[in-house]
Amino acid sequence: MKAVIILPTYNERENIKAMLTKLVSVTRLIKGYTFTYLVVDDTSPDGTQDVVKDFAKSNPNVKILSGQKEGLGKALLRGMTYAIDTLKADVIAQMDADLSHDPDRLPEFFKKISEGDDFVVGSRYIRGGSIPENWGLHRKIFSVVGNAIVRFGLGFPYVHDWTGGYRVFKKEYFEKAKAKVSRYSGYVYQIAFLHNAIIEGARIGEVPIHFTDRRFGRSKIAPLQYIRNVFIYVGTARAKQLRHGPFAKFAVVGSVGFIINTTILELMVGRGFHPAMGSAIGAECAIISNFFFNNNWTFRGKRIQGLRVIPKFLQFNATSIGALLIQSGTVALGTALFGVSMYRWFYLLGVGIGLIWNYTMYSKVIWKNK
Ligand SMILES: Nc1nc2c(ncn2[C@@H]2O[C@H](COP(=O)(O)OP(=O)(O)O)[C@@H](O)[C@H]2O)c(=O)[nH]1
Ligand SMILES: [Mg+2]
Repeated sequence: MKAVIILPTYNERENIKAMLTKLVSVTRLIKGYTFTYLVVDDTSPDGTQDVVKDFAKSNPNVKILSGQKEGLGKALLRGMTYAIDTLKADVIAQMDADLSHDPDRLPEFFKKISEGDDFVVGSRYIRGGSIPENWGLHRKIFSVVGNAIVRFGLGFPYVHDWTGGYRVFKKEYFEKAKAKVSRYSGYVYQIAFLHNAIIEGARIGEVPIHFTDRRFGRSKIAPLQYIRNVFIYVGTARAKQLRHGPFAKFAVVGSVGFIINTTILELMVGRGFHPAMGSAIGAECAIISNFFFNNNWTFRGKRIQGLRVIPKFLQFNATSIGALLIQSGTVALGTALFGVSMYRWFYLLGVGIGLIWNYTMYSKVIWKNK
């Protein structure tokens, strides 16, 4: 089998030789593969390529793929394409070239591939992994929070490290993802690529890694742009999932309930009933409609049948009262703190929190998975 190790570089003159030296020696321990080391350099002005060319004289398996500076994502895309199309890779490894990723961990990644994993991720956030102690507080926060947003935002919490660049994967997962991820740049590329592999059904493995801070040169990460792009990616991906999942049906059912509630209120008030009475009866009719349609449509796969409908319907009513309390509590608290004139904003906020409450209770408690 053929393995290609991709090393993206931009101004890594002081690191690349040590990195290549260690890689050449550690890959001897990995049986069953022939290795090529592909330095994907964006014409670094510091002369990175001269160091690599010098090294390649005694190591013909070291190659340079040179290009213009278009950021890390584009460099990886170019490197992976070349690794498959030209170097005929079966398996691709990807590592930072600044010695932050310890080459001694590489055999562990390949072991997981041989055990049947398709895509192995180096993880700083599992037992046995770490981020550098000497990172400043900001950098730590960016890293931890950024990752948590992706993990939970995309809804795949069992993969712990989304932004790291120490990975080994089978070539199919790049071929399947290429068209979809090629428009992303920077760190978002790494996120989109892993996300796509999961969607394609890849079996994911994780290897704990200690990420050591670079000793030479500077980090090229631009934190604000990074956080913004991560948010955009996660938000868009999530919106797509929601449009096709039960949340959209839940929203339709809720809107129908709202119309029923309002219509009954208006009809009863028109016939001389007290609005409190109209609103209570309207609300209960809406609750019945919501229960019926959620049970037979939104959560059809987990439909409640027979006598179990009775306790579940009572639970559903309790949940709705909970939402009512949340909504009026938010308005009460908000207006007490910021003045009565702000009531509309807190009403909207209360409705929003109430929706999240309802959806969570419905999907996790009332129609919970068997
Ligand atoms: N080819 C290429 N490599 C890059 C670019 N930006 C970063 N890299 C490389 O990607 C790896 C990780 O980048 P680094 O700046 O160390 O990011 P950090 O470790 O997250 O601070 C290093 O090997 C860099 O040389 C780029 O625009 N082009
Ligand atoms: Mg680095």
